[in-house]
Amino acid sequence: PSTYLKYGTHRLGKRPDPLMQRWRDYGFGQFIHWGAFAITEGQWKGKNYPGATEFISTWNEVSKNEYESLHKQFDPKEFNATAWARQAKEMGVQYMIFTTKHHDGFCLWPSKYTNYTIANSPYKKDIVEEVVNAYDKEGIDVYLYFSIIDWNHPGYRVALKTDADKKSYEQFKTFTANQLKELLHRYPKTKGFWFDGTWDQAWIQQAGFTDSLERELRELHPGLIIGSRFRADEYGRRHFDSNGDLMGDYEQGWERKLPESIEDVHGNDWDCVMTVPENKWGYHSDWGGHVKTSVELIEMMARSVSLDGNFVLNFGPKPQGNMRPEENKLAKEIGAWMKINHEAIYDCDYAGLEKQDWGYITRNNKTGKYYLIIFNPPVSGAVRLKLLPGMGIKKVYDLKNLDTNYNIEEVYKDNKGTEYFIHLKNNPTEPKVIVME
Ligand code: H79
Repeated sequence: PSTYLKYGTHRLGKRPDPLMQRWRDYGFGQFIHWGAFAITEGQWKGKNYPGATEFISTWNEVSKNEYESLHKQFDPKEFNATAWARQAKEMGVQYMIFTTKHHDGFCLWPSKYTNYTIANSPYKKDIVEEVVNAYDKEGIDVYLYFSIIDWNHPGYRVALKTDADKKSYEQFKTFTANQLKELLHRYPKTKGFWFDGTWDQAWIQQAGFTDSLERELRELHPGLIIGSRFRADEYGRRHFDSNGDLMGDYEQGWERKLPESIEDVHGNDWDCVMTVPENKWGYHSDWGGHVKTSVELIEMMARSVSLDGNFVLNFGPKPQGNMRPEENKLAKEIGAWMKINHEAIYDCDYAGLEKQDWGYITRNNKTGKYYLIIFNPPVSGAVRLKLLPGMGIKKVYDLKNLDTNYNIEEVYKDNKGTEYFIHLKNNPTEPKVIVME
């Protein structure tokens, strides 16, 4: 039984319009974290900050004044938005999310509502505009990352303990609303916002304000796509309202983690945003810990798509604006795989079939073809495939080598379906895709 909520979800079920269908079909996206934090490279006065670079200003070694002067050195000589966009295209992404403002409050566009912006750096030019235009030119949709947390704004609060806090926070709310409207006005090509830093008590308590702000943003920019992180309902529930219904157009809860099975996503759209190292988004000269390989990342992408989600891989450009060598290498490797296998990712969804240990199954929602993406080839060489009653196999072939003729063996049949073995000829040494019609 559902209760009446004044500020609950605005819609039940998946958004059916073409813009949202386009989002659903991306499969693979790029995140870019750039800002004043990158200038530090994760180091402060010769000391290594072991955390995520974009949090370095919270380190007790770092003074607020010194941090908030860093942008006066921001003059990225190697920055070339066209080069980023071309690399992203080669890697095979269909959308990208760019940090317009992270928690530190530094704006990469010349916002008229604060002085803490790129306009007051030696670089001066509007970085958001350059990025939006360059990616748009490559046919890659752009989304704007925006942090509600803003450590620079005098009215920002984590919690509202006093009347003075409440008064200051009113100014912060107006400022935030102004900036969001400013972004939509300046970058009409953008397809949506990716909100972050919305977990403070102060923000959670603004259910009425955030509800009407969301409506206003959607009116200003028809088709705007917003995830589940933007606002809470009147009981402080985030992502899912007090009736358990998703708030926003897709679930934005999978940060550096992935669902295990289709049950975990409750029939909703979702994205997973992922770092290359363990947990560092902005450029850090010392990644430390485990650094993911292209095969691991391709596997995460395949898993995401097979469970109805989009996979978004983060890049953290260096202070001068170039990507680090590790990211260039990953972009090349993933791009080489995508060039051959993108058909198994774009326009693909959960296939409705049983999960198998050898990998993931996706299905193209336009052609109906199935893709078996193999990461763990069975020692027996027999890829098990269980089809539902009424399904049959017309054709099975290798995506890389269209004339492959696999030996298909029917193994078992009952009223729940038919089990087949597809016999591999050679054990693959890279993630391999078999197409099934
Ligand atoms: O921009 C990147 C990170 O800098 C940013 N999000 C990604 C995309 C980020 N900010 N904070 N965090 C990540 C970690 C925050 C974790 C917590 Fe919480 C916030 C722990 C408690 C409050 C949200 C609410 C997650 C768990 C509960």
